[in-house]
Amino acid sequence: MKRRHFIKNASLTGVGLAVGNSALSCGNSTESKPIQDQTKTAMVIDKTKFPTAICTWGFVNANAKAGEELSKGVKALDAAIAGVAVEEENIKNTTVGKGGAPDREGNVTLDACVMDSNGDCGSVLYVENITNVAALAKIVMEDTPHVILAGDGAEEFAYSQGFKKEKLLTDASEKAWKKWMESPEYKPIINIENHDTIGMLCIDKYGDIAGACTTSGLSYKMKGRVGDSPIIGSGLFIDNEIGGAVATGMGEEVLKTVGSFLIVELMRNGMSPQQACEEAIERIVSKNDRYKDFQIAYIAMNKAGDIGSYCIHEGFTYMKYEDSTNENVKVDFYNKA
Ligand code: SD4
Repeated sequence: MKRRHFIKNASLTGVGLAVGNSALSCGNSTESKPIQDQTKTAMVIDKTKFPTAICTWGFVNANAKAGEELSKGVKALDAAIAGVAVEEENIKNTTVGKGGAPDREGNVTLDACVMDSNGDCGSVLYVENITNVAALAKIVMEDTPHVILAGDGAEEFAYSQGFKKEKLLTDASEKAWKKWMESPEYKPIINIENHDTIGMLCIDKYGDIAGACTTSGLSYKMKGRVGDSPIIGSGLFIDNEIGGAVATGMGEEVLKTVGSFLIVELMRNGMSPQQACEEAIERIVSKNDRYKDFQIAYIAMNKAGDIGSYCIHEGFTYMKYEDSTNENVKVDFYNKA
């Protein structure tokens, strides 16, 4: 197993504010050290880098929307929700929102969560007939005593909040599902390039981090199946003292390792976002002989605005909006065999 993250220095550049002892660098040692032995130093933050928005895959418009909102002074969570809404409403995206692929029975069911910089979070699972489920998750967070609403209850709550009922199964998704039904293969395996969940992390001009993650989940999943995307800690996690992470890909494997929480904790203990993403992927592949069959990718950002990303297979990219520039970044991957 590669242990590059233990020998690479965390490079924290810039000027400005030191944030307690909550974030760290690995120092100059070139020896492997257990995480708990690493010496903590303060993170240096250059606020002139902010705001920044990043999101999974090549969602140019969604990330631009979030970046533009942030540039206007909108706070991180609202910018992230506005950004991911672009994909929820994009009927060509068959893994998010309206136009998402259905389950095996032909029902489109959506999952989403949001997490704010104050540590609050909201989540909706298995929601039908509502397009903007990330916005719905925010209302669950703010206007109910709960964190998660599922199924009919989430849908009814959405109507009570003024969301409109929409048919999520488009003609194109229905046609593709019917074709799949001709010779259905009941394997919970994600085709390596067939997924486009959007997870987004924003750091606003105040230096606060928040995020959102929204999906229709695995295409042709079993009825009732829920993946990692709406599960706080798996599909998304934010700690405003440290940073945030989001996942895309085979949700079952992200859930087993609580991937996004793991990444944030690894950053808390001294890793850079890149090192933490690599470690989280390595935790999965080292325990799983089937990793060649599925893709998982993480993106992460720390409080200083440093970004990292890693995935199992070649092909994953993320979007980064900074200084009014929206760029698509190619990501390094584990499976070089
Ligand atoms: C899930 N993680 O439901 C999601 C799928 C995904 O791009 O990311 N698709 O398991």
